[in-house]
Amino acid sequence: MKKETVLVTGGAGFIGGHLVEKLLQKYHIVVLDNLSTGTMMNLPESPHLDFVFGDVSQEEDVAQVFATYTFTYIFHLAAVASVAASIENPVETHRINMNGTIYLLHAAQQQAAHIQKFVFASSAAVYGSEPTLPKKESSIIAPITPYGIDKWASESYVITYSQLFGLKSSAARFFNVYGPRQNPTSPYSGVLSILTDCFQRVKAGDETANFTLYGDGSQVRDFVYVGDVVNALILLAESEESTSEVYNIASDQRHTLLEVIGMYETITGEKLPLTYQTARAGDIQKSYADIEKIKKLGFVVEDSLETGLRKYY
Ligand code: NAD
Ligand code: UD2
Repeated sequence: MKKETVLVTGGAGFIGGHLVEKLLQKYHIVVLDNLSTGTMMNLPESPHLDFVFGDVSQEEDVAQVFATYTFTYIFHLAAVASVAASIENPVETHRINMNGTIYLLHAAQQQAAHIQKFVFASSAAVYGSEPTLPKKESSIIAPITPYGIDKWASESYVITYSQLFGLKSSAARFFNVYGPRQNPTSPYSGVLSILTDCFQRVKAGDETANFTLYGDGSQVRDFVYVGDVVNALILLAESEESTSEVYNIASDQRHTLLEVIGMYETITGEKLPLTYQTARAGDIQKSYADIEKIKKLGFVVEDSLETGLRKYY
């Protein structure tokens, strides 16, 4: 029997690669990616995977993909995923993060009768630094960066296309995602990728390995393992009830950075050399989510921070 076809934009990225791996168990996958931050090494070899090198912010690249395939599900993850890059380059970020979303929605709408769900990767960045916690989907939206503004605008388009044009869609606000293949090379990489890299260097006897802790370590985050994010995205795609809705994707746990470091020291059996520096400008002191809404769809968090870190390490 012919498998149904699924589009994953940004499929060669950190989260996209994990999503593709899982979807391949059931579907034929088309990845649209320009390899700006992604790599072919994140993608498995499979006769059920077609890689299309292309740019979501080039309307003709998007149109070409939709002229070639008919999709059952679409996962839109391609984006400039770095907040720092969006501040350095707001115009280019907007072109990719906003225009890319509209071109995809516009093309997908022509296939709306066939598409079961268009799932958009949004971010906790839409909540900005407004202090009310935990963040619910109904919490105040107050993005403070070009990245957060474009995620919010994209989400609004995604839900509006669902309501106005019948393209069934959902948006997922990821909190701090971590796991294998997250790139630790930029100072703005996810803190757990930087920590993992540091612990591995300590283990290997590298005496220069040192972790810079910005602030006093009391900042709180909701770290969600990439496997749980993948499960949540597939649940949103396959659920009827999630149509036209926005969901937080997080772990139902919160930890200070010092707790995380302590937990990682226990797991690795290594002591981490630390240097304290003043908190980063604009750093949010506490960020964590209420995930009751997605739990009502049947979402279960499989990995605690401890089991997730063990797998990652
Ligand atoms: P990533 O940088 O590893 O993946 C992004 C992918 O998109 C890469 O493969 C990249 O090459 C591709 N891409 C970028 N611009 C493109 C373009 N113009 N056309 C086609 N492909 C393009 O980042 P990630 O961490 O895997 O993030 C995936 C999605 O999840 C992004 O939309 C990001 O904003 C969102 N998100 C991530 C986190 C996190 O903690 N990692 C948190 C919130 C939201
Ligand atoms: C996350 C997202 C960001 C944006 C933001 C919205 C990541 C990587 N970043 O930023 O894209 O959505 O949430 O609120 O997912 N830290 C150190 N040392 C380091 C690196 C980080 O102390 O070498 C601290 C950092 O100052 C912060 C915490 O660790 O207090 C977490 O940092 P992060 O960059 O992993 O994530 P965050 O929540 O700042």
